[in-house]
Amino acid sequence: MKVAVVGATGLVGGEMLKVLAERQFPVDELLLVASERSVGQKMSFEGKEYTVISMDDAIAQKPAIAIFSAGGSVSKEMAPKFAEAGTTVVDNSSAWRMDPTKKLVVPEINASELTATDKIIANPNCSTIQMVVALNHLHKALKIKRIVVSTYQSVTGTGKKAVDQLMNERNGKDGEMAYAYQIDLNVIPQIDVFTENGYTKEEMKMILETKKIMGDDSIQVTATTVRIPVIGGHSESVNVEFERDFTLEEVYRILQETPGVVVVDDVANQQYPMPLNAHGKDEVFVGRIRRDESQPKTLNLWIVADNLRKGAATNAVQIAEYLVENKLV
Ligand code: 2RA
Repeated sequence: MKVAVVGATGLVGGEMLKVLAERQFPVDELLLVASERSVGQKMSFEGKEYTVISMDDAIAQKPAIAIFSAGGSVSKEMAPKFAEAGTTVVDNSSAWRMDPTKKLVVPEINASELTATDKIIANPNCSTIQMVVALNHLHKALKIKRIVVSTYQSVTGTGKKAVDQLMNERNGKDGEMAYAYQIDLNVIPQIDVFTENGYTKEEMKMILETKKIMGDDSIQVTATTVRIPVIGGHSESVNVEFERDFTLEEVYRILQETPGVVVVDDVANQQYPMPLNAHGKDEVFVGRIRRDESQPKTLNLWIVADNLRKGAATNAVQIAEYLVENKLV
């Protein structure tokens, strides 16, 4: 299969290459694609050297699948051009997520909605993916009424420039700023830009994408998204109110049987999910599972995942795997 990775030189692009190799995705021919300023750059994949090519060159070569991580405006412009050439695009930007004509897919939840006519498929926002993977089976069993989520997000979600900012600050060096403020030894309660209602775009993504992926507009979500000086993954404190009451044993059983979820919850031995341990892993880790004692039918959870893996690259590659396995490309 001819596969293009668009945005190959970025943090998520690099992770996509790792995931494609690890999962032995059937790549016969690989096109590494990036913006004009990276064209000609050499990169290696599975011991072979590749030269980064332009979008137009890649479109002319008609790959079967293009996995995009090149930002919203590039995707808005270029994904339809790839699609017109017959390529199926799996897009990691926010460009198509809320477009009612496009599917927003987390394979464990709604890959079965995909058909061969879906030429642009949206990969959800990282902080949304890990939350819905953890909550999907609980929703089926207990029906979610309302979610209150606060996030603790890794700088890798912003990209290389933010990782450099954090490391420069830590090492006392000057450098370019990815954020308006110092991030080392700090916490920034803003991810992405503010919208008119006082929420950030990241918060609105969690609210709107959750309903679309779970296929249930009745789920109420409120979110506060926060950047912290961490690299290994995003963490989330999630408070969920259900329609139906539950026992904690039932919740553990459901979570243990939820695909893609690993329960790490042994407080007697101080075992709980942390970004340090989630780093480089594909699963969503759930712990600190306990009743909200202030209100009936309500649960507290702590959810951690590597935002570059399940939150981006792994989810996109899993979508591509589903397309191949089901002969939709
Ligand atoms: C972040 N949600 O962590 C973003 C990346 N997609 O900033």
